[in-house]
Amino acid sequence: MGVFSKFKEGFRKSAGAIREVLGSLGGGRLDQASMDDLEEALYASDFGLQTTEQILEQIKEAHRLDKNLRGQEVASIARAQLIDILDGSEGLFEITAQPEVVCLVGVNGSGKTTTCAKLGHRLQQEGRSVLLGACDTFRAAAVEQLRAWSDRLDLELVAGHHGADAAAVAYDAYAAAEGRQRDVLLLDTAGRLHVKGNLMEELAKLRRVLGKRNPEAPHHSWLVVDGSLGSNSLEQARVFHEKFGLTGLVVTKLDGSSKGGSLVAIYRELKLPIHFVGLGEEPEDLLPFSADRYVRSLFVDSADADPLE
Ligand SMILES: Nc1nc2c(ncn2[C@@H]2O[C@H](COP(=O)(O)OP(=O)(O)OP(=O)(O)O)[C@@H](O)[C@H]2O)c(=O)[nH]1
Ligand SMILES: [Mg+2]
Repeated sequence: MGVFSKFKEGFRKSAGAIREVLGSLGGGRLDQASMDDLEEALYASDFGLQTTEQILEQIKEAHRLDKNLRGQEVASIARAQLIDILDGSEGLFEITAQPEVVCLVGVNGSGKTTTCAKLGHRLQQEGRSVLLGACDTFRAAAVEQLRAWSDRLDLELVAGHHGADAAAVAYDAYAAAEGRQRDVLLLDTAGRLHVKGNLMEELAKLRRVLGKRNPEAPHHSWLVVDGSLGSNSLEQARVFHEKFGLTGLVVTKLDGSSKGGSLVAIYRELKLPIHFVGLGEEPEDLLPFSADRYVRSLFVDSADADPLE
């Protein structure tokens, strides 16, 4: 499957309501009923209030000037607004240190461990040497979960025992990655509620301890956020950013959600680049974020045949 197809497939549900409204318009005109439906679909997609209003305002303005506005034109207006808002949102991942350290943080079940495995796999496929650090020593089965992925995908792993100090595991993993001259060190951490101060403090400690080996590490602190949670994910991002100083985002579970707009709300407010998106549970289901593909998947143009990729 081409990358664009994967996006479109992944967003089938997100885009469903919007597409239904625009699709039912077909070559017909935008009337008040379809406008109401579109408004509802946009709100339900969790783009956030400002973005939804911005898109609607533009559509209304265009409709005022042209009473024959068609579904495709409406889609094109929405696309243009989103592309504008998402300007600068595509996160680049450059590897300049050895090892380049990426620390994945987030609330319980957001997809950190899976993302760690998928990303390791992706980088390894690109010819990079990768080491995984299993810093979730909190949950008994966490290390085993990452170990299972590392066996399956042939990724090197450094793990501590259950109950060990997460910062100490990060320190050891760094030492191993440095000693073995690995390109990238990916640190999986325990899920934590952003409202729990002591757990957030554990992350600060992890950073301090890593900093003893390399003051620049971790080079990247990415929030792994479940994109299907709507406005709650914005609140998580705010708090993690404030407490931990994020450098970017990975937005997961965009395949099964009808609320795939929350990444727009997060980017709009925090301006954190989105590095990757999760569109399924398999190793290949992690793709670099492309604003263009994202927007085109949501507001499909009939000219959007899957380009040969
Ligand atoms: N559909 C879908 N499922 C995903 C995606 N990413 C992760 N999952 C699933 O979400 C569930 C939780 O994923 P984990 O990677 O264990 O999440 P975590 O953040 O490590 O969880 P904790 O360590 O408990 O905090 C698993 O069943 C994953 O397969 C995604 O992009 N799409
Ligand atoms: Mg985990």
